[in-house]
Amino acid sequence: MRLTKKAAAIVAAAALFTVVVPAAAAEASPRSTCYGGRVCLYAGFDYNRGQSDHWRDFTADDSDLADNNWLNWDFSNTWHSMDNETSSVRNRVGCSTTLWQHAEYTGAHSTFTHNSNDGYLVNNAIGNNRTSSIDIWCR
Ligand SMILES: [Ca+2]
Ligand SMILES: [Ca+2]
Ligand SMILES: [Ca+2]
Repeated sequence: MRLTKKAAAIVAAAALFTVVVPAAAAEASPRSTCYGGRVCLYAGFDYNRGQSDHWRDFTADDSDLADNNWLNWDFSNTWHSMDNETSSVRNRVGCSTTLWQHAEYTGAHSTFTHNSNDGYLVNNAIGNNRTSSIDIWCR
């Protein structure tokens, strides 16, 4: 009988724990994790931490982001153009990636090596909210 009570207490504690964990995780962007083989762009600084989660990942070059929309955290379409809105980047694609100011890989640009992160593009040559094309060197 006492054992059952103790077991019930453990179950209750575990249930409490599972409630707490998703709540804490919700504060960080679910997409702040960028999976291997991709370059992830984010509309906010620090990979959208504490901001609306507009993001998108790429596995190959894209010469013009004007026809790409941001995704929401649940992968649904925001119907909001990515052009001139990138503020942070994670590179997991396996090679260097260059972000360009204009379509067709022209203008100011910054290159990010594999496994690098930059949560604040204001202080890079590409700058904040200027990216219009993405060149992934290995694809
Ligand atoms: Ca495009
Ligand atoms: Ca930076
Ligand atoms: Ca631009």
